[in-house]
Amino acid sequence: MQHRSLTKILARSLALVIWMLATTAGAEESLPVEKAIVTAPPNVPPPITRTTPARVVVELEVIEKPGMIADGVEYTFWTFGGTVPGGFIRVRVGDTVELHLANHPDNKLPHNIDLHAVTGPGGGAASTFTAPGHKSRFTFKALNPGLYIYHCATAPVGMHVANGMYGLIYVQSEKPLPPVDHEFYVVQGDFYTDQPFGVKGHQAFSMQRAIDEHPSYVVFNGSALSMVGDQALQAKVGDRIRIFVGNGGPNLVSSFHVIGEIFDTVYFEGGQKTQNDVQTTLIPAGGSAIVEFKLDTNGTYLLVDHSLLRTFNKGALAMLKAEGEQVAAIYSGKELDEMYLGDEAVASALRKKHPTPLAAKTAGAGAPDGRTLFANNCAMCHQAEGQGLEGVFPPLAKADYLMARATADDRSELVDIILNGKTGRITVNGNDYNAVMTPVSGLSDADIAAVLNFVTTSWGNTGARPFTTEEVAQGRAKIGSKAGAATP
Ligand code: HEC
Ligand SMILES: [Cu+2]
Repeated sequence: MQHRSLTKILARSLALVIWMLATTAGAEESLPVEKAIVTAPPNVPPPITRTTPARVVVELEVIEKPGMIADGVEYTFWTFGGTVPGGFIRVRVGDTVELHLANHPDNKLPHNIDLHAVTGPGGGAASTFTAPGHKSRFTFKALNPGLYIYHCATAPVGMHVANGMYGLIYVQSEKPLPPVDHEFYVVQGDFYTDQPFGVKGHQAFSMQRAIDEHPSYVVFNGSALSMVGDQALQAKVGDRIRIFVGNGGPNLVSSFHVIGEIFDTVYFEGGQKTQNDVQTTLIPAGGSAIVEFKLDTNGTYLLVDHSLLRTFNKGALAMLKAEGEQVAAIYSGKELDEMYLGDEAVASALRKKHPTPLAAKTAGAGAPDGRTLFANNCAMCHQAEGQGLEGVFPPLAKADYLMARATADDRSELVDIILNGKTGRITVNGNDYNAVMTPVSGLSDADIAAVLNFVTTSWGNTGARPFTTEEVAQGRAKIGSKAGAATP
């Protein structure tokens, strides 16, 4: 009896298992099919509202094409979809993803794709190896939620990645992230041209620089200009922001930071765990992070790699503009600018010992010293002898731009440049610049007059009449100083 019922139960369970297998296989085939929305940076496809799996068809096309890596600097990028990074792919955990890779017939090289969201050898690389003028396809199941890099894995892999062949695929978890006002797509990458940063014209790839891990450019979204000026990311005060950040590498690790913001939440390494109240998050090469923050007051916030020479000398800078009112309770702007004498007894004793440097800092000691002010406030960009840096910082030495304004009737524009900074395309001594000078804060009218007197009479500059504190004060009143405020 007992034996018979056991066999019966076994037989029944076996039937059940077979039935389950059959229906799951059937379910796989009968999944609803949908075409993925793939977006160019800095855009992100809309959240997926489905609550059940689908078969998602993703189409990517490899395009080798010239583009601008910095102002006046052309580079031949190898891309997924014509942009660096390549198109953003969004699927949902449990989805079956059918990936189609086309290699444009005008391309010169074979390419493929390795998606870190794939479970399976090579992440799809071998299955998608595609010659120019061919298409290939493979299918995978998105088993793990998270934000993943994809990249080309055709030899020499480092070179394909260094030329811009990477992007992000976001596998949305079953419980979607809370809604925000804006989602942005930003990927850092390091580039290796045979000439140094800023040298104009078409630049060739340098394998030696890449091997030495010595990039000439480190940029967000494929160009030093991708998200500055008119191209800046746009939002409003009060908006909640989510940035899907990736690092294509191939070599550098990014210390991702937004100047003027604190990340309320970071899904570090693109996974499910969060950390709160983060200033800078580390993004490995071939890795990612999701950062979220609220724009509490207006202004321009700078996305940077806090390895700052990359930001100010190699292009790793993007802007996020928050339109709206300044919220004074959160950030006041500059409230005070007055002389600080410190302990006058100590100061005067020290002045006797070291007359010049202290004299430059304390008004009590007479006129400020323009040379010291220049060294402390301008030389880090315009360089010690005012010679500038090709393509990045314009010269002040023998600079037609500076001297034309220094010899004009109304010279308030120079006061404006110092107090409010400068952006936009300018030509100095026949060379074009299109960079960002941040406002120089903390200078009094007397200091500004002194530094302008120094730069307009040094390094061979001649012909300007002296600047006075009164003239600077009038200039400041005329331009309406915003120095120190959140909006440059
Ligand atoms: C953070 C780097 C930085 C600092 C600090 C800086 N500048 Fe500039 N400056 C720039 C950049 C970049 C430009 C070009 C902006 C553009 O492309 O529109 C510029 C442009 C200028 C120009 C107009 C172009 C020219 O060459 O004549 C003047 C004048 C100038 N700066 C003066 C100064 C003075 C004086 C100081 C110090 C009080 C100073 N800058 C500090 C980066 C800087
Ligand atoms: Cu490739």
